[in-house]
Amino acid sequence: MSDELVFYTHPMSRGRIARWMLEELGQPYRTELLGYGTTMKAPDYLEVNPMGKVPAVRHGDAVVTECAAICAYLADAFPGAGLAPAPGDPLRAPYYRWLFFGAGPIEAAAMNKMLGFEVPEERRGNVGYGCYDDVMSTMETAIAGKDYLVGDRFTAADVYFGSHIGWGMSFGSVEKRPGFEAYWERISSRPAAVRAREIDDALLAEQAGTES
Ligand SMILES: N[C@@H](CCC(=O)N[C@@H](CS)C(=O)NCC(=O)O)C(=O)O
Repeated sequence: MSDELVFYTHPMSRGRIARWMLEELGQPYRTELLGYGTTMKAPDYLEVNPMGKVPAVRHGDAVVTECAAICAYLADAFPGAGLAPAPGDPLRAPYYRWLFFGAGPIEAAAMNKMLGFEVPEERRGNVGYGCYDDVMSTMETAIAGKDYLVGDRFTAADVYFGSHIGWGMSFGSVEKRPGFEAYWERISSRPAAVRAREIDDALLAEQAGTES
């Protein structure tokens, strides 16, 4: 079985999170660029992700979609990169906790904020994220007084949770709190994060050039 890593993405998408993760690994991968509403919804790609959304990663015969799952999968598939606590390590608990908190409560709260939807007070008990303010405060507490989310090492949870903070602050869906800004500054200046941004920015510029 080939264990080639194939990365399906668009340079202006959540694929930027997965690319950062791939760059952290330092493993070779091949990028397949897809277009919104075109190749992303074509039968070939719907076999990879029936949602017709990016990102997705194929590793040999294994296909993984969903940014948080991609980060978790890659960290486990390439343990040499040291991006996840090993199975059995108690730090696996906060690691899972913050990855899933990102994919569930943060994603939903930030998106609803962008759409202008507020959970009615009497429905907070039914809604998984409760309310926006509680999610922001929980995020702030998770990184307070620490360099990274889990123990004292950067992990895939920082790639994912941190991307919500960075992108959220730039889109206005996550409040600019000093703790968020300091954390984002720290993790987004990592060489792999810078490299990932440069690659996607160059691809975007190329696309703009071919459209004009
Ligand atoms: N839950 C998915 C969301 C993926 C997603 O919504 N991707 C957007 C780009 S950021 C997309 O592919 N949109 C194209 C479409 O829905 O047609 C994840 O976390 O990976």
